[in-house]
Amino acid sequence: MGAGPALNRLQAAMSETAQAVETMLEHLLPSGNGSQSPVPEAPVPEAPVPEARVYEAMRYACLGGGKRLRPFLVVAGADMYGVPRDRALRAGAAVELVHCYSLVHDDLPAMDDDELRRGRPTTHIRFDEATAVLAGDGLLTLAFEVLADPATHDDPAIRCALITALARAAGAQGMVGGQMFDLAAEDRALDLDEISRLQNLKTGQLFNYSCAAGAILGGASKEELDALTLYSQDLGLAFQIADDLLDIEGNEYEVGKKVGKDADAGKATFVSILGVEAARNKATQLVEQASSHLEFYSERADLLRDVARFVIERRT
Ligand code: GRG
Repeated sequence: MGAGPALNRLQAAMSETAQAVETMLEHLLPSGNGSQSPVPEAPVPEAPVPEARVYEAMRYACLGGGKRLRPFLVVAGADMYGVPRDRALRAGAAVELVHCYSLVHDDLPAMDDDELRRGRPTTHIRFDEATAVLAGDGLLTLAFEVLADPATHDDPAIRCALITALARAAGAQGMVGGQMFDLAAEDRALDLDEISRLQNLKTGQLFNYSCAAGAILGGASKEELDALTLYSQDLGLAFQIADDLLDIEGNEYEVGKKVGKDADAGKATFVSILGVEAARNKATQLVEQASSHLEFYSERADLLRDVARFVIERRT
């Protein structure tokens, strides 16, 4: 299929999944009056409960924005195994909850100190810092509650495998470690190997989970999971190079957040080290390499191949 029709097919699939993810998140997130009490038999309070403010902040941080790329990867992977859509959406919503928590915390004054995210005021600006910290905590823990629920899969071993995969990806040996690495490296210039490692931890590990989750739900073999991990590593790096390019070439309106931050901070990135042209070529090469890991799946993996191309062509 040519590039145009493939892009149309991908956009249609992404927009359909994004809507389904929105509906799932809407259902999973606690609502303003505390009606989704964790104790099912507890009476529903008439007036909003005092903690409703954190529910509101969690909903604000998650609903109505974002490309939903990570849940899309979960659903596309799950479709290769014929996994029921509802299960795939729960595993996808879980990673989106973790992603949204990371954005809320990353935007705090103690970290990146950003006021704009997804084209709107960041959560601590719209609410306050303490509420934003709590909202992030609430989103992170909800992700694991969602995976632990039998609605995600009736086999507890599969639920446990998903929980382990997401915990590893999000924790100190994954995204949290990558963020620490990033903060610790603020006063020195990293080389390419160090940047690759940092980005693999900070953003790549959630992509790893996203590419593996559908296959875990579908009972994939170790070899299949290994192939998806290789795909996700190349995809994650290509995504990051595209992000660095957008930081230089994008505009705040399209990207939905402040641009030019890396250059202002004198941060070494793929683009600052390689230059724009070589960085773009590297991203294209990574996309081809990513696709080459999917040969086993033949045309069943076409959407995953399309996503790899999309991540380097995106404008947001
Ligand atoms: C605070 C523990 C902790 C971790 C933060 C992921 C992260 C670590 C920070 C985000 C900073 C950032 C902008 C990184 C660049 C890559 C990235 C994750 C971009 C945002 O992801 P998209 O483009 O965003 O998928 P949407 O809004 O579409 O979901």
